[in-house]
Amino acid sequence: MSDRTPNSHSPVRERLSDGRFIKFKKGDRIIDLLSPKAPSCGGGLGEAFNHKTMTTTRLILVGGFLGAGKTTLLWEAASRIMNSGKRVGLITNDQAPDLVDTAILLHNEVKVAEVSGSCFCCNFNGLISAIKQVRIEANADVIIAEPVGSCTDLSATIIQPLKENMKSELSVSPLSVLADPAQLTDILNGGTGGLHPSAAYIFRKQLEESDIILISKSDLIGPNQLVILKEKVKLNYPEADVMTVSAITSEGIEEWLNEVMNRTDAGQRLAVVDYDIYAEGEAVLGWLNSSIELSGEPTDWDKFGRNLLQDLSQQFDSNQASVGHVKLILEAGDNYLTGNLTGRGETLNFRGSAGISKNARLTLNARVEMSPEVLEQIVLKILNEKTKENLTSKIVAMRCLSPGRPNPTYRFTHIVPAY
Ligand SMILES: Nc1nc2c(ncn2[C@@H]2O[C@H](COP(=O)(O)OP(=O)(O)O)[C@@H](O)[C@H]2O)c(=O)[nH]1
Ligand SMILES: [Mg+2]
Repeated sequence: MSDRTPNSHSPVRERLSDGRFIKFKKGDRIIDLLSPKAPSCGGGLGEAFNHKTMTTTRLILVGGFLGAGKTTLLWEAASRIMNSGKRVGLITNDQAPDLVDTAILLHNEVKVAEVSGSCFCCNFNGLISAIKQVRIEANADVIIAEPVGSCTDLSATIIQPLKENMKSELSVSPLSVLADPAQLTDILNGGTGGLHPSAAYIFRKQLEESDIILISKSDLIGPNQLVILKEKVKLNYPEADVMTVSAITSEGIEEWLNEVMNRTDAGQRLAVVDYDIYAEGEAVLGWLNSSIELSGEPTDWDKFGRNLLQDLSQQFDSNQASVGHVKLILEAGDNYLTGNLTGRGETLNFRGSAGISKNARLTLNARVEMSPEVLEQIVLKILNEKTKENLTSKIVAMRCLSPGRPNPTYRFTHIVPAY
């Protein structure tokens, strides 16, 4: 097999709010949040970078399954690096636009580019374009990028091509893969972490290809349990470094940053990935991204957001539908509430406050194991229940899809030496 398999771009179904289905090709779009005039990648890898006068930028990729804590860590890491006097840019990624992660990160003083419409590996040029923009416009010393949580084979499809082609522009850090401790424990015990078996396969492949396995949310388990879990991970993945972090207590963040800011041994192994199972693991998830304007009587948006996510959670639990991640941001002026659901009802989590006012903007993302059509019906039904008394809701965008078969732009079969 050739090292560089051309990408034939598999189509993705997308349902719009008017009920129409449209098809688009993976990699069709890059949402440019930095500048509408920024140059596109166009000319392929050779032309992707021609800014030889710039110094090398460090690129830190933070992978891991949906809900593992990637976006939270992105911001924690970015703020620490910025406090040390360096400039940081962030890159988010999703199968569709209107990403809650981007909206959350944009509330902070940091440049964010969003690659949407496809995962990084299937839209490698989109990733390069985003890197290029952040590098130029934020003059970034460090870029931290978060791939789609259901994505794997990143060592072969992203890290190796970057190492081969971007030597003079990028210092690529070891591939860090975050794992939620409860899910990780269950998967190491032979379970599926509450996921479809093919989605659990993706979770395992992410661990297998990582350079650093980063057990997240260490505040959620006791110190003894954490030691046992760490040992178990080391036994199962002896070649990876195993570290722990908590965004709540800050435990482990500096130690992890010390590794990724100084090492360049990125992508030290390739996982053998069965793309049929990988594709099924992604396709079982219904994907919904929506953006909705709400207006009416003065409303307590925190109460509204909590009730909305609680009702959605109850509905998913009663349908016995496994939740990858459901998250929302409710923005009213400068105030905002974020809500997250990463499994059953007990994982509900809210931060911030959107206060009381007449208008708010809701961005809602859901990745749930059900068809996109059913997911859309559930979201619209509950939204209607919550707004019918005294609010008007205007759906600005509502995209529902199930991800198409992953079809990477590049898929290397050898390890490119570290530089
Ligand atoms: N207890 C705890 N929760 C966390 C931590 N990091 C993230 N979370 C929560 O985990 C959920 C998913 O986080 P997010 O960063 O959006 O995950 P992503 O899908 O991997 O980007 C959110 O509810 C976060 O507040 C942590 O260190 N400790
Ligand atoms: Mg995220």
